[in-house]
Amino acid sequence: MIQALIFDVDGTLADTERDGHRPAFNQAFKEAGLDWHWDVTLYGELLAVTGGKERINYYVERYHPDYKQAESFAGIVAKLHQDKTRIYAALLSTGKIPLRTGVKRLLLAARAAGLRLAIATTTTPENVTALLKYTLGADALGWFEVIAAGDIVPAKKPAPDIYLWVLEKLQLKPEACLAFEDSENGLKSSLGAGLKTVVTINDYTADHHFDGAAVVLSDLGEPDARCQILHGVLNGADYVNLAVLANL
Ligand code: XBP
Ligand code: MG
Repeated sequence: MIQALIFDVDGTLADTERDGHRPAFNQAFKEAGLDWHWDVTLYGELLAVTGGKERINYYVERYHPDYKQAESFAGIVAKLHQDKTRIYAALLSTGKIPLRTGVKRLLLAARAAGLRLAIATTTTPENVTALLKYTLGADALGWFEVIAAGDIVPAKKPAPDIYLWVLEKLQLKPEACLAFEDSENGLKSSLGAGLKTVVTINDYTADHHFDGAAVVLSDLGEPDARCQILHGVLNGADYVNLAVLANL
């Protein structure tokens, strides 16, 4: 019996990376007077590094190594990331980034059925708050019993720590839960915590390796918009519903 659903955020609840986080990083660089620019392709490469601060660090190491010598480098990264977080929340408030297909439907169905909900993400807590607020309304924050985000655990995905933290808070064994992910790093993390995982791919993750996933889909689908099954079976269903999840 499944008792809880645990969701990743970026790429899973919404396609936030290309038109959300990426332009927010770029705007923060611009405001700081830096001529750094992450185009769509470069950002795809940088996404291999989870965590915004870690991503900036990696970028500087790789593309502007001299910059790392600056005495206050850690402070510079922290400030850039704070600015990026503010810009990103403002961008979400415009309503420009919707939830992915089927996400709202599945969340509502899970709530109606009394399933417990949780979030396990690498992103900064403020980003989760803003996304839920501007897509589902402020009440939606209360839908999730546990919201585990950002630096709450020192080792980010692909380490399993964030999912283990959620399981501990829920006081549930992994067999009683299902995880939802969109990326290879995310899947490694959920599988590492022993969780059966549903993967919905996106443009940045379509070529990732998803060995071990229970099912790999284009999206969760809707009754009138069937999802594509890339790996696994949905028991004849055209979209992900609670009956499908119970049979995975
Ligand atoms: C995705 C991430 C995050 C975001 C940016 O997390 O790796 O770093 O790209 O957010 P997930 P921050 O898929 O686990 O939700 O800048 O706040 O890190
Ligand atoms: Mg993700």
